[in-house]
Amino acid sequence: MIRSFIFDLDGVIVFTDRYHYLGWKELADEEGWRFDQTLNHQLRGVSRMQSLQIILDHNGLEFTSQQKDEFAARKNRYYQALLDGISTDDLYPGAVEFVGRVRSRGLRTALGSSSRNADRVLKALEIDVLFDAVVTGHDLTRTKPDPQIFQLCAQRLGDAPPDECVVFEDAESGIEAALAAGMHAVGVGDAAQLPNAEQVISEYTEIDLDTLIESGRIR
Ligand code: B16
Ligand code: MG
Repeated sequence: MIRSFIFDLDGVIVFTDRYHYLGWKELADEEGWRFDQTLNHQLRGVSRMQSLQIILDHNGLEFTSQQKDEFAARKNRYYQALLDGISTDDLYPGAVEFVGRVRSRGLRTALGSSSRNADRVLKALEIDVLFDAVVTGHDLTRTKPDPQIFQLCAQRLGDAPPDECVVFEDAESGIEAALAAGMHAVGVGDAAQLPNAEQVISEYTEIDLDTLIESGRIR
């Protein structure tokens, strides 16, 4: 039986993934680095500093840690400026309704995001109240695909056993983290971009909640 539902934030509850892309794109354009949507896909679920490293490696560039801190801080300023304009139009269609259905069944919900801006997004959209536990980038010492993030979610949900947890993720690194934690996983988005996900939805209405609770399968 699934009793705990764990949701990633960017790309699962809200389309802030497009703002992360635009933030990195602005930095890359200023610096003359190659950066496109394909490379951006590898940054999903990955921490800010590790995302920067992926971009630098792709461009064959090396910098001091001080320079890297400056690049990451600049990207974050661009991202936060975009967050100033965030609204409910940015919510993944059907996501809030689905979390509400889960809660109305008396099941527990957690939010597990690698982002250090997650609390700000949750508050801006007034969706922090939807989650019994919240784990963000501030709580983590290891980034996805390490299972730490989801293990911490389960712990904060009262030591939920992993096989009673299902994780919703838009990132390959996040699916890997969920499976490494011994949890069920549901990919959200484009199945072609999530080769390691056994089951993928593009709409929350594709889920048969009773079947998911019983078996960890979406239908
Ligand atoms: P920040 P998630 C992740 O959030 C994003 O997918 C990833 O693109 C981003 O680099 C990471 O958060 C760190 O975000 O720079 O705001 O701390 O998908 O785990 O909700
Ligand atoms: Mg994500």
